[in-house]
Formats: sequence, structure tokens, C-alpha cells
Amino acid sequence: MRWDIFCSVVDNYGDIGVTWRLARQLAAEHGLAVRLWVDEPAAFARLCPQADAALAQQWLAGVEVCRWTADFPSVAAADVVIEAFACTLPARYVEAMAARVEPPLWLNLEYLSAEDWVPGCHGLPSPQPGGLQKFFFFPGFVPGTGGLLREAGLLERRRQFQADAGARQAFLAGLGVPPVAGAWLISLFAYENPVLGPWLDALAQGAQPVQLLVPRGRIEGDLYRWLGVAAAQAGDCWQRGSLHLHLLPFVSQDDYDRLLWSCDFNAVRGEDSFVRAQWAGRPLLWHIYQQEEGAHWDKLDAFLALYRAALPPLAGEALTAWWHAWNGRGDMAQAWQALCGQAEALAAHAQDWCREQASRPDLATALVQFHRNWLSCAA
Ligand code: TRH
Repeated sequence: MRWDIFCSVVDNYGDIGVTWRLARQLAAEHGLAVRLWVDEPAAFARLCPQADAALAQQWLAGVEVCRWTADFPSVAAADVVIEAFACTLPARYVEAMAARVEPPLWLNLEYLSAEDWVPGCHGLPSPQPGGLQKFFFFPGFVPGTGGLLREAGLLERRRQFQADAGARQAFLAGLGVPPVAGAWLISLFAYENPVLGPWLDALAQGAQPVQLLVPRGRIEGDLYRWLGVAAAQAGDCWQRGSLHLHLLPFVSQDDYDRLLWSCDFNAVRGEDSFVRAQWAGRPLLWHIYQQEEGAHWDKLDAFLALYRAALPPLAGEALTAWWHAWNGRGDMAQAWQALCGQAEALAAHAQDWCREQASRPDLATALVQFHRNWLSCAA
């Protein structure tokens, strides 16, 4: 069975982050011949350092990765075609789909949202010219959605790593992060954020030692402003009061998982790091990708409502205030103080939430099952 996945990198790393994970998992766990078309190989090579951004075609982790150029080659269409996040397929490729004797299953893999309309839209068909039919496939957190990307054995690998203090220390030492007695570890991946300064003030002035681990990225400018430095490089570290800051390289996707597993709290952004932080089983802080007219607030609050449902009220309120402040509504220093008092409840809940989500079918398996059902309906 051949599957083609199309990824157009709009900006950032979420599009390629999700499709690369999905492609690898379909090949490794479902024995499928997967081809991943990417229009920005340089973004891909940052997540997968073994990749050569100059190549038009390469094989990595059992996946054929091809450069998607404006002048799209004439190729046979696959049995299943996934357009990620409504990227427009090349016209020539759509013609090849229509020319097949057996039409392919065409899926639009949608953005992740906890909003309550999602189960009602998951799996809906959308007729296309040329007799083709496209279906909307929605990831999600509740039954009736397509679930979340989760590789087989992921949580067991994570548990083993977290239970092995030596492995964690060796991993962090490889990133230039020495142990600091009694410190909380926090990873920080975020867009530009004007409330970083107030949070760092609170961390520096607090009684609790904190090591903040910052992979290189868009938050660097705000960090430098607060530190009063003009520039820095991966490996640099600073201490301000109780706060130890470490600038890290942008690591491979697999190492980013280990970084999340190593930390007590993880500040994440976008879509993919948001899910990976949930699999880390540790409390998270979400810097959501901002949308026009504030549409991201509905998404943020829909997730919070689900996530905090089983939390004690005080912990739920502290978490909500912290997430709201980080996204521009509220006082970040105050929110952090309130949150510290709920750290234990939040840590226990992060594990419960992870277990509950992992009890559902993962997204790759749900896609394979969707295809099977579609084939049996067509027969
Ligand atoms: O990069 P993002 O901000 O992507 C976003 C979202 O996908 C959003 O939904 C989309 O609309 C917007 O782009 C255009 O955040 P995200 O989704 O977390 O992707 C980051 C990827 O980078 C993820 O796969 C983890 C990976 N990563 C590494 O591999 N190494 C690193 O050091 C870091 C910090 C991240």
C-alpha cells in the first residue's frame, strides 16, 4: 500500500514536525510505503539533522522524502493521499489521482483543536472535481476524533528515561547543562513574548532555584533584552538570583522529546511540541499560535476546560491564570507564584492526563483504520 503525504511549510516547524512523525510511524509500525513531499527541506533538516536539504529525494527512517517543487514531476498517485493542514495539492498530482482506475483515499489532515465542534466534523466528505472525494480528518483529545500522534512504546521509553537519573544527567550534560542542587528544570520554547521579562523577574527573585533551558529560537530576542546582552550562542549560561539560564542548540526531534522528559515543567508552543509535552507527563505552559480576530482563545480555553476538568479547583484556576497571562491576559509574575503552590497537584494530574489520552487509539492507527473502513464501504 502506498501513501503520499504533502507538507507545505507555512512558517515555523509544526507542519513538518507533524508530517515527519506521521510518515515515520506509518512506515515503521504499519509497513506502508510512505513518500513525504516537503516544499522547504531546510526546515525539515533542522528537525532531522541526518537529512540533506540539497537532495531532491532521500530515504530516511524507511520514508522516501522528496522535495516538492513548483514544477511538480509526473508521478503515479498513491493509494492514500494526505494533504496536511489544507495545503493545496499540485494540479498535476490531482490529475494523476483522477486518472487512477481505483480512486485513492484523499484526506485533509486538519489542525488539532479541543473545541466541541471537532467530533461532528471529523471524517466528513467533501466532493471534489473529477469524481474524487476528500475527507476531513481531525486529530483530537476525545472519542469521535482522530486522536493524537503517539508512537508504539513511546510512554514506556519515556518512563524508563525518567526513572534513570543517570541517563537524564548524561543527556543534560551533553547539552552543557550541569546539575544544580534542588533546582526545578523548565524548558522554554515560545514565540516572541512580552511577558517573558516579568516571568524571569519572578523566577530570579523566587526562593526556588530554577534552571531554564532554552533551545535557540524566536524567544531569544526577549531573553537577551532581559539579560542585557547583545547576542549569545548555544552553550552560554547566566545566573540571576535563583534563576540559571542555559541557551541550548535547537536539537533533533528525538532529543527534544528527551528534553521535555527531563524537565519538571515545559513551556511549549504551536501544535506538535504541545502534544509532546503532554506525553512527557509533566505540567505544561502553552504559548498558542496567534490567529486573526483572537480565534486562538477559543482553542486555548476549550483545551483548558477539558484538561482541568479533573483538577482540584484551586490548581485549575492557577493553571488557567498562568496560561492566560503567558498569552497576554493577566499578570505573569503573580500567576507563577500562585502556580508554584499547586505544583504537586499539577504534576500528578499531568500523569493522569497522559494515561487517559494514551488509552485512546493513536492518530496513525486511526488513519489506517479509516482507510480500511473506506475500502470496505467501497467494496
Ligand atoms: O514551530 P511551531 O510554532 O509550529 C506552528 C504550529 O504547528 C501551528 O499549529 C501552526 O499553525 C504554525 O506553526 C504555522 O510549533 P510546533 O508545532 O510545536 O513545532 C515545533 C517542532 O519543532 C516540533 O516538532 C518539535 C520540534 N523541535 C525540535 O525538533 N527541536 C527543538 O529544539 C525544538 C525547540 C523543537
